[in-house]
Amino acid sequence: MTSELERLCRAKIPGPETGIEIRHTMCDICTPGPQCGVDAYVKDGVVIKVEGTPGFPTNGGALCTKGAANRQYIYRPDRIQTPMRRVGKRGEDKFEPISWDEAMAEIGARLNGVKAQYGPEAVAFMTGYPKWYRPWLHRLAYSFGSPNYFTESSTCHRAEVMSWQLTYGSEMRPDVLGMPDVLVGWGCNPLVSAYPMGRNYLKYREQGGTTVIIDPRRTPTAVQCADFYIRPRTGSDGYLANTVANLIIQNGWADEAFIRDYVHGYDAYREMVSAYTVDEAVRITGVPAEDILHLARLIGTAKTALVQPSNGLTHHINGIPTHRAVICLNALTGNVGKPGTILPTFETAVDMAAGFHTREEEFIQEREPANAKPRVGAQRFPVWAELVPEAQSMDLIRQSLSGDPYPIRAMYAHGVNHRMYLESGRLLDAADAMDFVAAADIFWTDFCRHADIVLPACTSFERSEVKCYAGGLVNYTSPAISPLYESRDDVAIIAATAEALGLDDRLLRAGYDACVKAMFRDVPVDLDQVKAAGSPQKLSLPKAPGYFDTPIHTPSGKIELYSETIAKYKDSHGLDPLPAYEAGYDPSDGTVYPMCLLTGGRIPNAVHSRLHDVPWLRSLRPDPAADINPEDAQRLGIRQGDDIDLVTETGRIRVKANLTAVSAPGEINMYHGYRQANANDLIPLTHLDPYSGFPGFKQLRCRIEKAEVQP
Ligand SMILES: Nc1nc2c(c(=O)[nH]1)N[C@H]1C(S)=C(S)[C@@H](COP(=O)(O)OP(=O)(O)OC[C@H]3O[C@@H](n4cnc5c(=O)[nH]c(N)nc54)[C@H](O)[C@@H]3O)O[C@H]1N2
Ligand SMILES: Nc1nc2c(c(=O)[nH]1)N[C@H]1C(S)=C(S)[C@@H](COP(=O)(O)OP(=O)(O)OC[C@H]3O[C@@H](n4cnc5c(=O)[nH]c(N)nc54)[C@H](O)[C@@H]3O)O[C@H]1N2
Ligand SMILES: [Mo]
Repeated sequence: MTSELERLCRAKIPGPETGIEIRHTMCDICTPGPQCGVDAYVKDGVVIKVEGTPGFPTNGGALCTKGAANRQYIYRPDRIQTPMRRVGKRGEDKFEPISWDEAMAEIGARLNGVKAQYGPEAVAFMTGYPKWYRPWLHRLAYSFGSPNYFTESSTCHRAEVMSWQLTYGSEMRPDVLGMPDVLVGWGCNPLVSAYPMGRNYLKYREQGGTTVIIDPRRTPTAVQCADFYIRPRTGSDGYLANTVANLIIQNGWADEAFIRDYVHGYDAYREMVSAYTVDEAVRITGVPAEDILHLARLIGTAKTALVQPSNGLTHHINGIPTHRAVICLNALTGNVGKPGTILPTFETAVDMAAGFHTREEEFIQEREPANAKPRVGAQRFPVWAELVPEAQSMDLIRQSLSGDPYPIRAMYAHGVNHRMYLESGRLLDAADAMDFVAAADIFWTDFCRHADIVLPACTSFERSEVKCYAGGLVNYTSPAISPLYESRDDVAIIAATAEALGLDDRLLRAGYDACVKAMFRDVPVDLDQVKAAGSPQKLSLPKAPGYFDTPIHTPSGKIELYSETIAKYKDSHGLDPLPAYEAGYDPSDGTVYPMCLLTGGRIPNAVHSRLHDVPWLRSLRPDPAADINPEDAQRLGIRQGDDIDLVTETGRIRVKANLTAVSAPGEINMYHGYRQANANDLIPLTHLDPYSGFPGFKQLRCRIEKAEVQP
């Protein structure tokens, strides 16, 4: 071969001739569960290609649509390059570059100024979806003296955790590969929303298990995995689950011995579900009677049945009662704590199921301010406040605009996208009314445009991170490339902020490595060695205790079908300790708004707001599009790709029609996070679950109007 040809042939091969190196890093685009291993091909400090890391525990060398687009994500042209100071009006988008020192000095002086005038609780410390720096941000809020630490978990997975805690005392996980006879994925679409779990569903099926999928949308998981698919009307599952419970009890399929030993409130529950009839269930859910009976028989008579719920069930104003109604079926049939059923989730570290105890909680709690005012949302959502050591983000707009019960005058935000919030524009109004807002993000967002100081954060490729995986695995990545422009990693920014505020918190100011080592000090692992190894290392750990080996952490010490925690707020807040069905729709007129709108049913090419500007991913669904059933389209005279308006009592957005049998007749799904068509502009600020404070993202009355002029 000529040397030129040889050079070309080697062009993509790592080695000294090409100057290409493979560096192991991690994809941080989706939820922390998978956070797949990525091999970054780096040349001259630039990532030229990404591949899945072979043998990595979560992805085993594969990358999904989103992970494969990491190069376009990290090199998005709208990266924030330097710290910036606002020089125009809020939202006007006039900024000047400043140095890190200037930015930090200003943040320190302004936040301390608000603290001096209004008290520390008047500063809100917030994060959106990014999770990796949360213990640091939480500790920063506490060290500053503010109880008001807000996260996106006010809309995400936390309501599920709450429901598990209320009922079982701790979060439970499904043991799909423990091979139950029947697996009921209730609102589960893991092939799209959590691929590693999706792979377990596929394996379960290959090994002969029977899968039921219950989802108003005929999802890829329903199509590829279900032996039996049930399509209830959105938000009607509480009625369905309680009817199934009644049938199980009436037919003598309930596990009476298990109930006697481990269940609290069975008599009240049995009496409550005895009023749920199949006829009424057919009317409310739209599921045929024989399917309801078949479902009850499957769950009631299987040797082991696993009923797995999802977040999708909690994105409703009747979310907690519905989720609880569904998970009570596991206890009713004694399917708890044994292989193939629900098992306790291992202890977590930095938002991951680690399987061992770290001092993460102490790291945060040791700085909790004494005698602080109640966190935002605590009075309105007392069950949330009792279980979650965070403010409820969904009450922030109300409190900051009204000053009731006390004013919120500043925000210190990392990774905040205002379109996560209902009536999103009002979060910008709230920001505009404040004395000071600082925002750290990777990209220029509309929220940044309303801040006083904007800070450039970097991606997972540009920093280190310790990450735990189930089975006692610990990984510690090194940066694959240097932070782009003048960006810094969030923990470095938080440590610098602690210093600028003059906080008496040496550990926080010491930075990432010192803090993770403090959190991991009892864990039998040498983090420096893990980092040097560059791949996940397995710890030798004692076997984790089973569900019945430790006390059940509910007030009664038993599995609570009747929740004693909720019972405390029965009279004051009108909450029901039993998981009775509560009709979920908002009260708007069903003739003017005849359809049901779900928002945010996951699509493979998007994660909230962060990927809509990544060209490869956007090209898969170029326009914001609503999934509507072809029958509805025909009735309304709508063709594929037509411009339509989705209209609710709260707002109107223009989108494309996407005709698909995924959506049931009468129901629409619209993905969220688009700048041009923000689904959350359609949902009123008050459309919240009173138990969790979670938004009713997935159950709203709506109508479709075809645009007069078509493209
Ligand atoms: N209508 C509707 N709305 C929803 C949902 C729904 O189903 N329907 N789902 C809800 C759920 S479950 C969730 S989790 C939330 C998601 O909540 P969002 O917070 O809306 O999620 P993103 O838009 O992905 O990310 C927020 C911001 O973080 C920035 N970012 C990314 N990585 C980093 C980082 O490492 N550091 C910093 N500083 N910034 C970073 C991104 O650029 C983005 O601006 O949305 C909720 N909103
Ligand atoms: N591709 C992709 N993956 C993601 C995300 C993403 O944005 N994109 N987001 C990540 C995040 S932050 C989260 S929280 C998880 C969410 O993970 P999931 O909860 O799995 O995601 P969803 O698609 O919101 O909801 C799951 C299913 O619940 C169904 N559902 C909604 N309402 C009802 C109902 O009333 N009854 C029943 N039976 N089913 C219902 C929906 O149709 C949907 O198919 O996904 C994570 N994974
Ligand atoms: Mo989420």
